[in-house]
Amino acid sequence: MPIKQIKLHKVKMKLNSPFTTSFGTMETKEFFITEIIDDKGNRGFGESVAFTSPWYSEETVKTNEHVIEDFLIPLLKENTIEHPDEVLEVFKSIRRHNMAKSTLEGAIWDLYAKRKEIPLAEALGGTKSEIDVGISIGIQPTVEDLINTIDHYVKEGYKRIKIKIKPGWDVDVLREVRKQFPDTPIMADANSAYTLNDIDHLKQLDDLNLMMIEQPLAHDDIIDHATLQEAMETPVCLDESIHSFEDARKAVELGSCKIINVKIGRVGGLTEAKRIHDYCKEKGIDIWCGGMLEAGVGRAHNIALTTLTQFTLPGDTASSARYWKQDIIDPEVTVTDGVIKVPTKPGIGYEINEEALKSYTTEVKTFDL
Ligand code: OSB
Ligand code: MG
Repeated sequence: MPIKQIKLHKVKMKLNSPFTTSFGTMETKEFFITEIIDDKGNRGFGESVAFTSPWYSEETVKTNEHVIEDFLIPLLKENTIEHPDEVLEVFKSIRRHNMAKSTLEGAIWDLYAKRKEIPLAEALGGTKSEIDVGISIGIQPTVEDLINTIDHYVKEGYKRIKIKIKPGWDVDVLREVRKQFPDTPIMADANSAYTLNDIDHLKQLDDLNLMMIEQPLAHDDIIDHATLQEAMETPVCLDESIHSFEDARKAVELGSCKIINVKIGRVGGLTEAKRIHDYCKEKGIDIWCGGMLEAGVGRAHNIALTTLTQFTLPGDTASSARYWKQDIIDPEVTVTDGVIKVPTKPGIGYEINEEALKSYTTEVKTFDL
């Protein structure tokens, strides 16, 4: 693919409502939209997912910028790429920095699909024409607020509700939620807020018929999670712990989880996400596509990935309107009865809303290849 130019749009958007996890509250999202342009003027788009502070992973907006500019773009200058599956190999000399890599790799996948004039979903081998989605609800000021918020999204049709938990906002809260919503598919996400000392406490969740508990223990652990899964009925799902196909394989072999949350940025791009998908399909491990409060471009990539068959559980890619007053894509992502219709146009299948993107952009850097 003859890549001629790369543009890094630095963007800042305000969330409709603050999002609170066991680590703190986010009110805005800063990220990059990468635009990769070929010799014919085709444009592929990617979105970075790292946050401004390294609470979820070690990467940040600033480390993404540094690594993309100083290491990854130079590697794209030195190498030619025929197929997006080669990008990870080209980036191999750079350890980790998966979210930085994924930002460029995603744009190259979009460009590839546009050049072939096929939807990104098809380019990835996906077959679904619609995908089921759930919603992730941050920690609320009161249980009543939480119940009202859940009620709102259940009425909107979301297929499952994910509730953020932390010590002091967990078993009692979920028990109350289960009482109010006896039949709703519910899961909990701890973002690494517990240790094995909490094992008896966490085991109380087994009475609540949860779909899963996501990342209860340390962000870098797969050993203690195996101990917990052994002791607990509720399926353990890993998020933060899985950075690669190898991590997924080892976690599954150890019995550290029964489910995996696949985030494209966390695993270094769509090619690695596909490898994890294929492995989990072979092993019969259910997976779903996680979210990083993405704007439209990242959301479109998540939707395309979710069309692969082993994404058997609803993901976190909710509607644009759940996050943003005005998204940067046209049309925006909409959810009807808990379902997103997969776009059929080439590439990510949504147009960039240039005016909206511009209104959120604080800086644009251009690199000629
Ligand atoms: O742990 O999945 C997570 C949001 C930010 C950082 C981490 C997580 C989340 C979510 C929400 O749960 C995902 C989304 O709605 O995009
Ligand atoms: Mg999570």
